[in-house]
Amino acid sequence: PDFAGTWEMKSSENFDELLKKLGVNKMLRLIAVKAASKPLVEITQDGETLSIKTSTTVRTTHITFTVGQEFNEATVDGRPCTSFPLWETDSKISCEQTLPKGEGPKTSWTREITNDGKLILTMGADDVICTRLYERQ
Ligand code: RET
Ligand code: NA
Repeated sequence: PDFAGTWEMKSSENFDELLKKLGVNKMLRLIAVKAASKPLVEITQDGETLSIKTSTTVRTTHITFTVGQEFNEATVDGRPCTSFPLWETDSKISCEQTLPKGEGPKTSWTREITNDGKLILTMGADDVICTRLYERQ
């Protein structure tokens, strides 16, 4: 599938709950939720190698990975982790994250291109799943 493009977010569920599960305090959550309500996601792709830049006013992340290969990134609350992205289906990448000391909830993400060309991002911490829908700009 083609993940490439400049994406804007159309809906988001459970982002605050996700940060809460990760132990982010109320004041930082207020800032984070506000900033994360207007993210800009820029993806370039070369085969199974994806580069994803997620920009907000307070935090910007840039990851590059190849599906099937471990890489280093950070959890959504900013803790360094090792990530292992795999194809869950033809059009969906599922990524388990491992924290160096294994502390805290189990985190993961998925990124999927739907049949109608939208991008669904999920981020999980134990049983809490945040779901965010994006459309190409
Ligand atoms: C933290 C905690 C410390 C204070 C702030 C945060 C902000 C996080 C943000 C994350 C955005 C994520 C997005 C993900 C995918 O779409 C690190 C939680 C301010 C803004 C947009
Ligand atoms: Na997002």
